[in-house]
Amino acid sequence: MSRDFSIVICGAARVGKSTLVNAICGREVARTSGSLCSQTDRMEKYIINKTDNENSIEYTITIYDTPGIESWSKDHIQNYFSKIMNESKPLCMIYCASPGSFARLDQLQWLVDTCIRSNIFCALVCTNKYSGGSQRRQQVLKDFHSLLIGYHGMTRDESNIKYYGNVALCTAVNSIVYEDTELNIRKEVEGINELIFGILISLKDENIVGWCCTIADNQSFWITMQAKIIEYYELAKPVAIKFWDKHGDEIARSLIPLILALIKRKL
Ligand SMILES: Nc1nc2c(ncn2[C@@H]2O[C@H](COP(=O)(O)OP(=O)(O)OP(=O)(O)O)[C@@H](O)[C@H]2O)c(=O)[nH]1
Ligand SMILES: [Mg+2]
Repeated sequence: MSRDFSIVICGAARVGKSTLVNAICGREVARTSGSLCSQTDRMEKYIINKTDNENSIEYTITIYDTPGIESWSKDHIQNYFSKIMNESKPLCMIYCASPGSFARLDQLQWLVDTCIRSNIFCALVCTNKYSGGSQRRQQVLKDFHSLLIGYHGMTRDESNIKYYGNVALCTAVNSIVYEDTELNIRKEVEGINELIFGILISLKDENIVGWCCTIADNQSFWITMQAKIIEYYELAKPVAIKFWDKHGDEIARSLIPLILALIKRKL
């Protein structure tokens, strides 16, 4: 048996979309570039395959990376999504804007409108958060908040993530180490594990499986967020720790069925 899932990543050129995809997946799936010209000049697809040997299921996750969305019109966005929808309904749309980037709010509104109408979860992310100064970062986050509040009240504000029901969230991240040698500034990776967790707990039903497969190789997530996962899914601690010790590197693959069983029990 096979199951297909997809994720869409949108945003202007050079804001850090590919870097974020790699940080979420915990390995290099997307090409990134330090050069000024855009690396992704046409739609890119990254494919992740996972096999559940126990149940003989082949999972395929397709990540669609959209180029130059800043010049798109409403028709562009709607055509683009209907094309993707014909292949598979995305479980999540991740929109990236960096503090220095030019925000097209009208366009973001169409995008969010289209997604929410189609029940696609929206994660609006201020990427490369240290690149443009804190004021610009705050402005991006303020814009995200004012847009999302129009769809759903804010239900939670935790670990620098604002949640809007099971419809959307927004946050800011630093996907790789940020260094400014002139100003003697160094910032570690920030907000990625929290973002992954935020999306995980916002998704419903089978989409959770798709997301778990996407992040399955991200050891840092599974190890760092161990306590939060245990707490959220109400796993019995000694059992969970034993489980972690036993499965080691295979934790994600082993944990996915466990999380799903617990979710079913909770419903
Ligand atoms: N320090 C730091 N650098 C980042 C971050 N995100 C992106 N960058 C850098 O910004 C540049 C562009 O990143 P990409 O991930 O290639 O951006 P993109 O949006 O995929 O770009 P295109 O595909 O060309 O549109 C690269 O040099 C990255 O290393 C971040 O969170 N922190
Ligand atoms: Mg790219």
